[in-house]
Amino acid sequence: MQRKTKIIESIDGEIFDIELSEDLLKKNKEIARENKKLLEKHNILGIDIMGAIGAGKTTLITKIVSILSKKYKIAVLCGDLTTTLDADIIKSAGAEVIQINTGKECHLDANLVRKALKELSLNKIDLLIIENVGNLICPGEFVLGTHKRMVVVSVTEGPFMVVKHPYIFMEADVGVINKIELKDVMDVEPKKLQSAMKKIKPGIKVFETSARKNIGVEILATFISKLLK
Ligand SMILES: Nc1nc2c(ncn2[C@@H]2O[C@H](COP(=O)(O)OP(=O)(O)OP(=O)(O)O)[C@@H](O)[C@H]2O)c(=O)[nH]1
Ligand SMILES: [Mg+2]
Repeated sequence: MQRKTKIIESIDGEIFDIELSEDLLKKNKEIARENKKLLEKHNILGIDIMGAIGAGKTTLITKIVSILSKKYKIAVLCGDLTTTLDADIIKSAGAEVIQINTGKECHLDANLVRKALKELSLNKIDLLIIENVGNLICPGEFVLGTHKRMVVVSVTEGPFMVVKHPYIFMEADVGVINKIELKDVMDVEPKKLQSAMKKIKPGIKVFETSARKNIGVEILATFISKLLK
């Protein structure tokens, strides 16, 4: 019989992480509220797209921009540590893109978004998509002032990435399971990932996509376009 795994748990305040300071999160929430007001003043829908490294956020955003830019004016803020690689790809699909380089930070925050919003002609935009820095931990805590928060994962991250990262799904309105064409090779069942998301966040809307094979992308884009009406 396998012996039970010993678990060491941290108690509040025991992990030294300046990012988790309550003051900082409170200030971030205040700025996020201002960002949301600003977006609403200009009738802009904001979506924060979070998700694991390499899950397909940029590829999905590029496809969504290609579909929706026929009808709507779209701006994208692209969070990345140091490069403009993702921004350059998304720009080619027809959106105005601003890169936010976070340096060593593993997430965007409301202040960085506020700075980026100053660079946009807000009265010319219908939809603001924000690609957050790729990871399933820090971005969840830092609201940006968007109306919806989406988490993208892919089957290549294995069967347990959802249950192992519950907090980010608690913050999400929408979940996307990408790279589904690889489900058999990966031996990962997307329906099980869906159930895990719904157990963590009842009411979450979940989509299965393959951004590469163009499966489910149109459905996701239609869902977003309905939010714009
Ligand atoms: N097989 C397959 N590959 C995909 C799919 N979607 C994206 N990819 C590939 O996965 C890799 C990472 O995709 P990105 O869109 O850059 O992922 P990301 O989440 O933006 O990555 P980071 O910004 O680095 O966190 C690229 O090589 C994509 O071509 C998919 O549906 N199927
Ligand atoms: Mg990316």
